[in-house]
Amino acid sequence: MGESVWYITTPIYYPSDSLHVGHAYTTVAADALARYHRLVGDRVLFVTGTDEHGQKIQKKALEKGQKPLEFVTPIVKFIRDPLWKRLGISYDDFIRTTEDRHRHVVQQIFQRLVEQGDIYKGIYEGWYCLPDESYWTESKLVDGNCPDCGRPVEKVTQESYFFRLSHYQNRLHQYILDHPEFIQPTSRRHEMLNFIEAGLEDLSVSRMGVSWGIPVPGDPDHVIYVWFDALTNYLTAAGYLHDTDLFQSAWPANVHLVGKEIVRFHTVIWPIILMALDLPLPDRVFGHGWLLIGQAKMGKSLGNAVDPVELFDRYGVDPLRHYLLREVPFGADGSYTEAALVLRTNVDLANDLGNLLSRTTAMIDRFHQGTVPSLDVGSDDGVLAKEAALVYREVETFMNNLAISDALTSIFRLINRANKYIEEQKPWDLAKRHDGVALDNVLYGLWETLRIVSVLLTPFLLEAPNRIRKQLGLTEPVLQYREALFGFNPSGLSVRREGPLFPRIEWKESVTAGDDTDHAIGVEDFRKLDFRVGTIRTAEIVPGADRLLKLTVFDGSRDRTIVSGIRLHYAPADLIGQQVVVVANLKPATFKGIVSEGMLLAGSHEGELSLVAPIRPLPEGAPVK
Ligand code: ME8
Repeated sequence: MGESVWYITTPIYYPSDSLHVGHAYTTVAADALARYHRLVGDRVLFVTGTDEHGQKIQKKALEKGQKPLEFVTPIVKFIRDPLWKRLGISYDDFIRTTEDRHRHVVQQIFQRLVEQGDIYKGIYEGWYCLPDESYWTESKLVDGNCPDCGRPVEKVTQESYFFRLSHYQNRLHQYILDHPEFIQPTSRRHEMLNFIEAGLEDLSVSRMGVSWGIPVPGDPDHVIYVWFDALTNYLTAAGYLHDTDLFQSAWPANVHLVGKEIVRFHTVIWPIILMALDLPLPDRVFGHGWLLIGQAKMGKSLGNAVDPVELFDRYGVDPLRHYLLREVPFGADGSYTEAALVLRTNVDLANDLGNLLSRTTAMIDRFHQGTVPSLDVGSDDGVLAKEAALVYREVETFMNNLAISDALTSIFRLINRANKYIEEQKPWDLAKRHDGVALDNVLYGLWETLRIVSVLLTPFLLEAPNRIRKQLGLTEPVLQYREALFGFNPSGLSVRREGPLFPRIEWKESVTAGDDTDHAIGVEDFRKLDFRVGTIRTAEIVPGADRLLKLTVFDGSRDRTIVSGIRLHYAPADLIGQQVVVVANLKPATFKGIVSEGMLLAGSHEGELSLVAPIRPLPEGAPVK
C-alpha cells in the first residue's frame, strides 16, 4: 500500500454558463485546505472538474445550435484558464465527465450493480426538475413545483433503470448515527437523518430520449442519470478500476466540499452507491452555506451572478481570496457585497498587515541600520512568542475542522497583537534611551512575528507571503508549516523596504438614486469621509488657549495629534483611555502652532458638548459608517 493521500474534492460544476463567485467560493476554500495540508507535509490529491452531461446542457447547446461537446468545451477551457489559474487553484486533477477514463468507470459500475441486482428495470412515472437534474414523486412537490428550488417540474413516464436505495436505507441511517463526522455541519446531518427516516424510494438512474450522456451498457436507448454519472467522478479521479496504486492510497476521500443544496445527493445517493460497491465511505461531506445577494442565493439562473474574473482584474488575487475565505464563517450563509470586499482589504490587509510590515521594516532601518537584530535569549518578555505559539496551534485545529475563516481570524489576531506591541513598547523611546538590548528584542519580535505570519498565510494568500518575506530580507519561499515556530535566527539578514503591501482601495460606488434634493448629499459624498474608532492616549492643555486640548489618539495604525476645542467640557485626565470617533482624512490644520491631524466627533446641545463614542468598545481603526 502506498503512502496515504489526503483527498479533497469540490463539486464538479455544470459548464452550462460561466461560473460565478459562488463557485469560486467553494473552490478557493478547497484550495486553501489543500495548500494547508501540503504545507503540513501530507500528500494531497485535490480534484475539481466539470459535470458535462445531462438534459440541461443538451438543451442549452440546442438553443445555441451547437453540439453539446462543442458548446461546453470553450466554457470548460475558460474555467481552467483564466478562472482557476488566476485564482491560484492548485488542483492536482481536473476531471471532465466526457473523458473516456470516466465513461469506462461509470459503465463498469452500472453494469456491476445491474448484475448484483441493485439496479433493475421498471417504469418511472414522476416529475423531473431540469435545473437541478433531480427526480421527485408527486407527494414531494410543493405547489406542483420542485421542493428544492421552487421551479416548475416536468412529467416523465418511461421505462427506466432503478437503483435500490430502499434496500440500503437502514444501513445508511445507522452509518450516519455511528459516524457523527460524516455529515457536517451538524445541522445538515439532522436534516439528512430526517430525510432518510421519511423513507427512501428507489431512484430512477437512467433516461430515455436524452442523447447527451453515458449510455447504459448493452441498452443504448437509455443514458445513465447525470447525478449517478457525476458523483462517480470522485472514484474515477481516485483511480478506481484503472490506477490501483492511486486508489489504494487515495480512497476513501477525506473531504467532499459541497454547497448545502447538494448535500442530499452526496449523503444519500453517493454513500449508497459506495455501499453497493463494498467501498468505504468518505470521511466527511461538508455542506457550506450560500453567498447571497440581498436575500437571494447568487446563481446562474437568477441573473445576480458576479464574475470572479472581473473582481480579480479589479482587486487582485489576494484581496479576493482573503475576502472569500474570511468574511463568512465557513458553513453559514453570508451576503456578498463588493463594499465588504473593499473594506476587508483596506482594514485587514492594507492597515493591519501592511502597516505592521512597513512600521517594522522602517524601524529596523532607522534604529538598526536595516540589519535584523537577533534575539538576546532570556531578555525577551515573550509576549509575541506566546501569542504566535497559540495561533500556530489554533490554526491547526481550525483547519482540521474546516473552520477556515476562524483560522484567518486567529492569524490576524497575531498581527494586531504585534501592532499593539509597538504602541506598548514604543521602540522610538527605547532608541532615545539607548536601551539597545530591549530595542533589539522588540524589533526582533516584530520581524519574527511577520516571518511567522508569512508562513501561516501561505495556504490562504498567494502573493503576499513572498512579498512580505522579500521585505523581511528572506529569500526562500515557505516550504513547511513548522517554519511558523518562533525563534528563527536571522543573522546577516537585512530588510528591504518597498511600497505598501496592499495599497488602500478608493471605493466609489456610483449612486443613481433619483430622490436627492439640492441640500442632501449622495452616499458617495458621505463615503468620502473616513471615520474611525480611536483611543485617546494623552491629553494636555494648550498653553494660551482656554478652549483647546492637545490629544494623541491611536487610530489603529498610528498615534495622531488632534487639537480639539473641548477644554471647557472635559478634564484631560478623564479622557485618557476613552474611545472616540476620529475624522481621519481631513487636511491637517494648525492651531497655536500645533498641527492637528483630524477631528473628533461630538454632539452639542445648548452649550453642552459630548464626545461621540461607540457604545461597545471596538478595535482601534474600526470604520464608522
Ligand atoms: O450542482 N454560494 O453544479 P453547479 C455558495 N454539477 N456556493 C455556491 C453558490 C452560492 N451562491 N452557487 C454555487 C452542480 N455554488 C453539480 C454538482 S457534484 C458530483 C455535481 C457552488 O454548477 C457550491 O459548491 O450547480 C454548489 O454546490 C456548486 O457551486 C453547484 O455548482
